[in-house]
Amino acid sequence: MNSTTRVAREILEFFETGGSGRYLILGHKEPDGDCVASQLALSHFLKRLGRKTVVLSEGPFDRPEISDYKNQFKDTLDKNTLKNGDRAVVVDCSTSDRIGEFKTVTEKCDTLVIDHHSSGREFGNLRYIDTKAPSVTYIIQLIIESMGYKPDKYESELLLFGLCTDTGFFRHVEKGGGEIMHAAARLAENGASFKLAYRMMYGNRELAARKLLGWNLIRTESYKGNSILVTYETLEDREKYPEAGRGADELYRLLQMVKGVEVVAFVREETKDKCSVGLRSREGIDVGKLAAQFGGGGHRLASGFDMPGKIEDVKGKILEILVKTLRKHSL
Ligand SMILES: [Mn+2]
Repeated sequence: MNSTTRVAREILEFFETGGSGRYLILGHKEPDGDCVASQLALSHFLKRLGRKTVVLSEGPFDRPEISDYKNQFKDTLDKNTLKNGDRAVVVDCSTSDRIGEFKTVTEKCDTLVIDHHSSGREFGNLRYIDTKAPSVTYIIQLIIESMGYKPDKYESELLLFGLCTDTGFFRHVEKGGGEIMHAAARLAENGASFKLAYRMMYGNRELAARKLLGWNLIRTESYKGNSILVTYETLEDREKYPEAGRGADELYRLLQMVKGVEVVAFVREETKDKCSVGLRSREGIDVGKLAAQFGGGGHRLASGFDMPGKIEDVKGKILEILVKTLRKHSL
């Protein structure tokens, strides 16, 4: 089937029937490349069609690869200014809580949710959820193409950036990912550059981030013959390397290539009595499900959640959970 013919009619109508209202385009707090690119590309496309759009995000834009986009987002919206005919589009959010303070917008407008997460709680009155989609930008591209348009150069650059972000520059594309590569090729034909996308994703890094990465690697603890790798970062580390930012993608990338690894856990001390936990799975273990049990979210192979407790205790608990999950899995 041609990828440009499979977007549901009602989704296309949501964008085709313009009306007088605005499209309020929302994503998740602590946005990533996929979220930012989806919001901006969709907004740019709708503006080309003559629609009014507002792109909203409460931030923070901490990740180095998206910091340059910060000023293209509004971080306030007077609730009283919501007009008749305004509608909301929410991208890359598996629950409405992920939106943060702008969640209230979705309670007052017609809301379309576009997402690719495997776990979550339904919201919005129109939903386009494709858990097989590699990124939300991929879905946005299909919508634009299904409406009979080509993403322009600016939109293509954004869409490629989002696709690269969520696929780890294509290294997570599974067998049978031909359609994904075709979609990327179309973006390249529209003027996007793989070289630029790579630099946007991995360039512009602080030396401090490299040094901190060194510590993260040295501290990695190995269990069950490397099948579980656990590492951590403390508040003190971030005081020592304040410019390091929060990108852990490279840490995961390096640890996920260790011989025998099944799952990687990265525990971060957020406050003296709360940690965040990031999980990456090679294949077998569904860490999205695991995270959901703790009120977090994510995908089958990548997820995260918060856990109260001191870092030593959280590390111990996580290890216990992973050992148990791994045992169940190998039975
Ligand atoms: Mn995404």
